[in-house]
Amino acid sequence: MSVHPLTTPTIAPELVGRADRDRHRPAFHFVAPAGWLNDPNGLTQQDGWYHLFYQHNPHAPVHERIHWGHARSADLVHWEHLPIALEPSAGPDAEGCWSGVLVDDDGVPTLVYSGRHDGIELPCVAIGDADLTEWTKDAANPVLAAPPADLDIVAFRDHCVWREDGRWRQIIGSGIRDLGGTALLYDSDDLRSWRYVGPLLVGDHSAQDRTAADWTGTMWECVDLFRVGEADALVFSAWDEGVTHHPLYWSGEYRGDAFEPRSLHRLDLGSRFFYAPQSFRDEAGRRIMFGWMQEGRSDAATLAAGWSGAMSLPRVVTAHADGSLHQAPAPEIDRLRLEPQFDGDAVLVGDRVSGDQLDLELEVRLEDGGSVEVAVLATADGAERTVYRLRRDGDSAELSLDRSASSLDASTDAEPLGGSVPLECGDTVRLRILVDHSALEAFANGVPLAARVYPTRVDAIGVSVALDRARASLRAWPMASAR
Ligand code: DQQ
Repeated sequence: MSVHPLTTPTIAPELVGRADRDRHRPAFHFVAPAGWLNDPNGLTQQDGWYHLFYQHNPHAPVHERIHWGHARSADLVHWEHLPIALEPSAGPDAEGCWSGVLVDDDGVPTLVYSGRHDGIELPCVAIGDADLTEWTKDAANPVLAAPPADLDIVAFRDHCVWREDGRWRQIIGSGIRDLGGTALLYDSDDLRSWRYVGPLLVGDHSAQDRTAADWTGTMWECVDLFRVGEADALVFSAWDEGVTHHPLYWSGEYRGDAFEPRSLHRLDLGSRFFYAPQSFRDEAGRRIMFGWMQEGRSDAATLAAGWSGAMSLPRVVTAHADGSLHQAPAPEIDRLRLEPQFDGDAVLVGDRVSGDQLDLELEVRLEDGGSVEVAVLATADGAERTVYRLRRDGDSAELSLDRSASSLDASTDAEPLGGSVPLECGDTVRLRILVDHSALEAFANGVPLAARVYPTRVDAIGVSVALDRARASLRAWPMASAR
């Protein structure tokens, strides 16, 4: 082992000040002190403390020379920033410490991550001290010298590592040229010497139109395999030639050396606004997932703001009997609710609810063809407004997010987002909308939709509800800040 002392780069106070002054900065979603944030990494709970590592550039809000940022929390809501955990150093991660996981190697906290060097990524290992703050990179990095020689692959990175039958197993995200994305399976006795088993599952990038919301891409980033209830899920983020498309999952059955897929699902109707998720089992046995909420404003606006990227709220993931996943914000988030602004029939809401930190809970009953519209971050004259629409069509409903008037700034992303959600009891949708400045997350009967919006007017804080052949109750709370 060689020790690379990790100096903690101090984030320039000017950058932190700029980030803190930005009105679009979320107040109860996790954000880096300043600079760049992308994927959640190394998620774990140890001795009660939740640890969140993340892809981070402390020097600027751009994806360059990626470090691992680190924070911990006792309640999944309030986070304490800790020193940078990993930073690039001469050798196999000189160009970046890309995504990975933390495992407990018989009492030794161990990171398995992708080191980037000469434009390619290879698996690396680092071991940590008891409080997970000091990390020592393995002198033998990279622990795999190359991807499997018999495959023509497009990329090879990101790790999901678990213990099974007395040995370690991992899948690495990849893509087979002219075929599709894949998760390559390996096993090992010591996390350093890995034997290639084969592809766990291979996608077919020609099976759907490239513009389809469930196109599986040419490469799978951030593969994550887990069992929840009686179901297995293989989560991945569909990628193609540098473009981050969307997170998807296969429900099915993990059978040792292969994954038998049952059906393909969208993980979040907000597509790239919940990207590269990672999950872990907490000490209470819950499956908790975080994802990266990318920016939807111009590079110039992001540079001026001094920060980029928010972490989603922690989500508790459970499974329905058919293997499809149900997601909900961790109940700990409810502790941020202040005195309710409204609790009653949604048609009576008038102008009693407003704010840019809100939690709205609706229970909507829809006749066939009926719909509900919920506008948030709206000015009184309607010049800026972000509109959720829920419309029943027979046995299911469509949730959409209209961002066409979210911002008077024409350079912000205004693509429509949405997709299908199931009905409860034939006609009911429980819709929860969390508004946190530019970070929005909605959950409709367990199906999430994450998005980013950037209103320009300070009076863009209104909420309104319109119903057509529908009834709805509404509860609304302002949310406290967690930073
Ligand atoms: N981000 C990381 C990669 C991963 C991608 C680099 C997904 O390891 O494939 O920051 O956002």
